[in-house]
Amino acid sequence: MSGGATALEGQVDLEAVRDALKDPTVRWAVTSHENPDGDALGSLLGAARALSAAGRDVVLAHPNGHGVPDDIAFLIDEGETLLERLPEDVGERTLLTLDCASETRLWDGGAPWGAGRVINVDHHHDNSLFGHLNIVAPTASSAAEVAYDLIKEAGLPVDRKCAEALYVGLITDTGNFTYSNTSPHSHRTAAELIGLGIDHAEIARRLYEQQPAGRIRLLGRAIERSQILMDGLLMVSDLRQEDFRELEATDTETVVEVLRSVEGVEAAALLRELDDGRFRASLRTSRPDVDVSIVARKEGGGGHRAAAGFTSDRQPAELYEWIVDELRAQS
Ligand SMILES: [Mn+2]
Repeated sequence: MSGGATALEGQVDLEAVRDALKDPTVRWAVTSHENPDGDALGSLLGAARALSAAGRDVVLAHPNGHGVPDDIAFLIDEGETLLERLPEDVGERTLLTLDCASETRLWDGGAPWGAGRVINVDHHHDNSLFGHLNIVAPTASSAAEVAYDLIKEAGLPVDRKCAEALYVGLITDTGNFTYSNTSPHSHRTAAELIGLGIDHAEIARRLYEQQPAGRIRLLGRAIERSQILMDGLLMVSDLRQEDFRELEATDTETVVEVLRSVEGVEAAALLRELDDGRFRASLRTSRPDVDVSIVARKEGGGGHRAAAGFTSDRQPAELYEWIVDELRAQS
C-alpha cells in the first residue's frame, strides 16, 4: 500500500469524472448500496453536500431511504430527504453511486436505471465496473476516502457537514483505524477532516456509545449459542426469528466482530434468520491470506477480503460445515 499517493493515481476515468464534478450544468442523483453502513451513508452525504455547497442541483436517493439504521441516521440533516426511488427526471441526471460493488446492491433493473450517465465511485476490489465512468480504488480504506480525494481534485467546497459525513465513512470502514486497510493517507484524510472543525469525539459517542439495549441482549444470546470450530480458529453463531421476538430486538450490529475478537479466533460467522426463513450470513476474518468475499460470492453474496456476507436457503448446521470446508480450502 503506497504511503503518500492518493488512490486516484492511474485511474483511467479520473479526468472525465473530475470534469463532470466541475461542470456546473451537470445535475446529479447521488446514491449508495442497500442496507447502508457508515461508509455508504457517509460517502453519499459527503459527496452530495460538496456538490450542493457548490450550487449544483442534487437529489439524494437510496433504496432504503426510509430505513437507515438508527446508529447512523443522526447524520441525515433535517431537510435532507433520501428518495427511495430515482427521480422521474433521472434521464437528465448523472447518477453517482458510492460504495457499491455491484449494481445488484441498488434498484432492480440494473445499471443505468434510466440515468443519463452513471459514475461508480468505490473501493471494493471486486467492483463489477457497472458505471459509464468508474473510479474504483481497492487500496483506499473507504468510499469516503475516495470521495474526499475526488472532491478535492474537482475543487468542490468541503464544509463541516460534508467533513462530518466523510469522517463517519472513514472511521467505520477502518474500524477506527485498526483494520489493515488503514493507510497513511487514511490518517491524513482524517487529519484534514478534523482540521475542518468537526466534533470527532461527539461523532464517536453517537456511533459507539449509544448502543440499544436490545442489541446487547442479542449479543448475549449469540455468545451463549456460539460454537468454536476448526480447533479454535472459527467462531460461529446464529440468531433466529424466535430470538428477535423474545428479546424484542433485531439489531445484530457488531455481534460478528465480537465473535472474531475472541482469543485464538481468526474467522467468525454470524447467521441471522430472515423473515422468510432464509439466513443472512456475515463473515469476518483477521487472516490476511484468507478472503471471505470468495466464500460469500460462491453463495451469491460479496464484500471485502476481511468482511463479507451472503444470503442462503440452507440451515445453520449445513452452512457451518460448508464454511469450514471453504476456509480449509483457502488455508
Ligand atoms: Mn465501504
